[in-house]
Amino acid sequence: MAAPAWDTLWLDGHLATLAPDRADSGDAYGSLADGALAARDGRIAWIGRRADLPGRPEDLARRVVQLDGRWITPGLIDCHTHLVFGGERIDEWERRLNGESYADIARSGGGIGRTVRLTRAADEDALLAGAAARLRPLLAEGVTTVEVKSGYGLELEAELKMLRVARRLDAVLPVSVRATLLAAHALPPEFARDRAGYITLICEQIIPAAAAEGLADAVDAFCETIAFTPEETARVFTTAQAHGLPVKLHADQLADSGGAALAARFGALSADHIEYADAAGLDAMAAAGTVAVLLPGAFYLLRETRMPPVAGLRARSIPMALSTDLNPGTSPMRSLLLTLNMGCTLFGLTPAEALAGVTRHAARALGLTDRGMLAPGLRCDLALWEIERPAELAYWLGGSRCSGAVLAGVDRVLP
Ligand code: DI6
Ligand code: FE
Repeated sequence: MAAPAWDTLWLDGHLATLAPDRADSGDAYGSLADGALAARDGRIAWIGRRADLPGRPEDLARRVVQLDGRWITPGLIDCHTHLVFGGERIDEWERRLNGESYADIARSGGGIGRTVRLTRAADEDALLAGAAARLRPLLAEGVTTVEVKSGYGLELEAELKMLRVARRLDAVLPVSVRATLLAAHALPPEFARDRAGYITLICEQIIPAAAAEGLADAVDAFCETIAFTPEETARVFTTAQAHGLPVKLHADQLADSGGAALAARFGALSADHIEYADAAGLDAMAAAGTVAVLLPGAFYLLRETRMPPVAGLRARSIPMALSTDLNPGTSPMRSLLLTLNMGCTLFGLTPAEALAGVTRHAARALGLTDRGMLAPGLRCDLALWEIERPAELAYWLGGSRCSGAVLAGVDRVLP
């Protein structure tokens, strides 16, 4: 008797593959009812209907897992977070609700500048403990890949410290981490009168050091009226690409700065927020293959009214991703499932678009081609759900129906 070909076989459940080209599925989720999925060496080795298995389960796999009617989706991907930071800003949220403006709070030493001071002062282990605590609720909801940005250091050593913390997260928690350098997040106080000098510091010191240490997988910037200009952003992006790093952009969140078109000009993996992106920007994104990352948490907490141009994105077939934008100032969002609901309820996405936004399209927003769908050869990153249908993942406000996750073919146990 030949040894089993597969390590693990999951069966007697249903699969939402999120693979757009499955001819044998009748819906937008790429669903397979009564499906089966097998893994070998951390990759998906076989996927299809249980009835089409090429033999008896016990002969095919060393381990057989009964799903008992549960659903399997690709492991969820949160593609835009700022979850490494020192201190917190809960009091500022309360002060705003008591009538103070952002400007008042920033002038009194609050805002990003306060988080920068607290992050610079915190040691690496303290930052790691805080980040891990914020990451756990996301993992409990089936997240298997998370993107983590720097951007609260705004000086060489503190930015590298943040990226090292991001890199260490996958040693303390079972998750795949992508790290993004966001030194161009805000102007640090020591460069308040020398904007060009700070951009030079980013280009001549921070990006080269991060690239040399392999600490960043991409470079991001905040192109906004209250942050950096398109010209300053272009300097940062030119340097990033000279060091072989792809780029992403916080674009057109509060005003139309031409951020979407700028991101597309540099072939950015994604343009994020984009509530104010215009038609020319969307045309450029479509031509460049730049993913739109929609961030309903910041829209909601800031009580914004300008919606992202979902109809324009759909009309141009621009992939839409969804993410928590987890950060202490504008999106203290520790739930990707709630983000799914907000993407539907606030932005008008369909549940299928929302689920693609935290799987297939989120992977693309990170430049990852080895995950985000259930398909042979891709990483066997899975989330298991006690739900009746995939739309249920975006339906509930609160509570997780996740009954487990698999990371590279191995059942995940959260420490
Ligand atoms: N856009 C935002 O909304 C956050 N950063 C960004 O680029 C704000 C981050 C903070 O307030 O701490
Ligand atoms: Fe952000």
